[in-house]
Amino acid sequence: MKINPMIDRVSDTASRELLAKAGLECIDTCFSRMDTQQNQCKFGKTGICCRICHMGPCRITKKSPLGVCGANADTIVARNYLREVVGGTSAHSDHGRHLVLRLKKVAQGQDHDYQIKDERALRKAARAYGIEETGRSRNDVALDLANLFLGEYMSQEEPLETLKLAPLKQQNTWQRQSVAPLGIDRMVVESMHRTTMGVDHDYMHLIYQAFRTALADGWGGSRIALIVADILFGTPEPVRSDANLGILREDTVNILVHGHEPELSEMMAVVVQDPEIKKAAAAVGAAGVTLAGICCTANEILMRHGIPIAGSFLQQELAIITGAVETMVIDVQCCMPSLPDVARSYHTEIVSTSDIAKTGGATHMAFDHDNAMASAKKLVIRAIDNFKNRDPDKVAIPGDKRAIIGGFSVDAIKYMLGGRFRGSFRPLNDAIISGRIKGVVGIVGCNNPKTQVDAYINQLTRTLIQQDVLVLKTGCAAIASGKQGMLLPEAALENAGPGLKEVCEAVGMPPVLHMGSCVDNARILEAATEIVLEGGLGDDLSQIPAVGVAPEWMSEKAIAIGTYFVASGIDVVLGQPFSIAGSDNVRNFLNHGAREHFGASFHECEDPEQAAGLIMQLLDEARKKLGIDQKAERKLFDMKDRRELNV
Ligand code: NFS
Ligand code: SF4
Repeated sequence: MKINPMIDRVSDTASRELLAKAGLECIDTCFSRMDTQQNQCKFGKTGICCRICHMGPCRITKKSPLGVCGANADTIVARNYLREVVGGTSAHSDHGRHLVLRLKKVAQGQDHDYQIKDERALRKAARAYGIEETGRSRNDVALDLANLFLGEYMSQEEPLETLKLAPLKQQNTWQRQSVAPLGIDRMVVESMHRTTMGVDHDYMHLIYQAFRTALADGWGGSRIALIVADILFGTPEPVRSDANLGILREDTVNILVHGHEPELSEMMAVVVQDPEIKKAAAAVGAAGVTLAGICCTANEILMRHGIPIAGSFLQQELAIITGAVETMVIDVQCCMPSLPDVARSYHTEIVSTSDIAKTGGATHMAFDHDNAMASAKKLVIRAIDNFKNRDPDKVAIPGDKRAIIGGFSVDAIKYMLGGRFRGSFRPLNDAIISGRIKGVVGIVGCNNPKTQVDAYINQLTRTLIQQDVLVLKTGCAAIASGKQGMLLPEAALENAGPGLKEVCEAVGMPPVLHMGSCVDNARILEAATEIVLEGGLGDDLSQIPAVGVAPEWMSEKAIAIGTYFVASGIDVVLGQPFSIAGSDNVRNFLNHGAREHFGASFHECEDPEQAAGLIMQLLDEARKKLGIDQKAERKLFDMKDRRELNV
């Protein structure tokens, strides 16, 4: 679908205003570059371009069905798919690794700026992994846990310990299908080896390796990342804040933290509270410092500190175009290389901070993790110094911002459901069994300038809650809901169907739950596991009425996430297909065949209403198999018909 004019590519008013400003000021954005990239390569799009060796690049056509080496479309498509899964798995897992190494330093007493903030989370994790914790100091327990997690990266012969957090039957499925991953690093290296020229050519064998590698993400790197983040920075609890670019202020120094790893942003959140910083801001005539996030860093610090969300992935350039940002601090993942170019027209400084990520035109100030506080302070002071360079004539901060509530970790959900007496998923399971809630759907992932930003995500969210589906959100899809006001319980409840509304009102839970960043998709698996363990809805993840959706995805990370969902038995609907259409065999397996072996498959659906229909069908099928489809009708009779009988 082609969209025009330019501002219709975005849906919220803040983005529309800034895209118009970009036009007036002749600033290039991803939206205009999308146009100059017209007619994107159909070989790439369908996965049949191979540049794995230099006899190529080879492209598959009817006339030339084999590459120089003899590889056919199935091999090439499956190889490319596996490499994308590797990219996504690596991103989440390397992020997790950095956190584990930090936990280790903290446990060894070598770190004075970070602490174990959530001892309860530490001890709970230790017990889950069979580490003795009673009567032991928290540093000893943390050291054992950190070493165990490092083992998850290094293990050469043993499957991941983290797999044991899944329901038993699920673990058996992975064993039976030979997709239980060994160490994360080994999976990544092995996958790269297998996809190099002249190694693994059997497309099914490659797809299975993609599933196995993706499981090393969802039940490895990502899960570990969130467990350690909770231990170091605190397990999220419901917290109020605001979302969209209207959170920037004309009278304050504005700092945006953008990227993914929470270590630096956590410290920034602490530092901006420092009275010394407040004084420094006052000295340059500012009313203070506004700190806000972009992309998943935004989600991380929202979840734990209630720091406002400035915007999602496709608002990173627009944020600079407000002319009101002193510094944008970037680390890793989803930070566009265009940022310094956009910033050149304003006073904004782009500061890259990660040792592994530099961007041409950005100022590089490596974040010193061992002196985190001082390092974060330096960044903030630098931003304050830049305040004087702001050109008031170029400033236009949109008025649009919405109140939101985020912070729904699985523990927080449990607490809400179980009330003060006993945290438990029982009320949710009962609501699903009785049919008041039809099922649980995770709407996750990115935005993509190929389609109108947020449109699919928001329409689907509304339609699903109307039909009594509880919606779980992460990543930029969560930010989309925030910007639309749907992360506010009152607003969302107005749109919710009667059953969902009744349950949400009874337990005080919003119908759309913001569960965090993209690594927090592993929280959705954790929630699904809780549902299984609570009982009454089957004994593995494939049986519960649950679906994942990536409506506007763009990143390799989304491919890894989608794949570990399907490999975990949860159906996934994609707003645009993976680059696999060049192989009927690969596509058939992913969209159909996988169901037989894993209890779930992918579904491609470019229209949100159709997707909603499909999702309801999938939920109904699951309900039928569980034998709980009848109960829903009885319940409806109870509610309405009884009243009529009394007349
Ligand atoms: Ni997820 Fe988060 Fe957003 Fe997509 Fe990028 S920020 S890790 S990849 S674009 S949801
Ligand atoms: Fe071509 Fe085969 Fe080399 Fe790929 S591996 S570029 S298909 S010759």
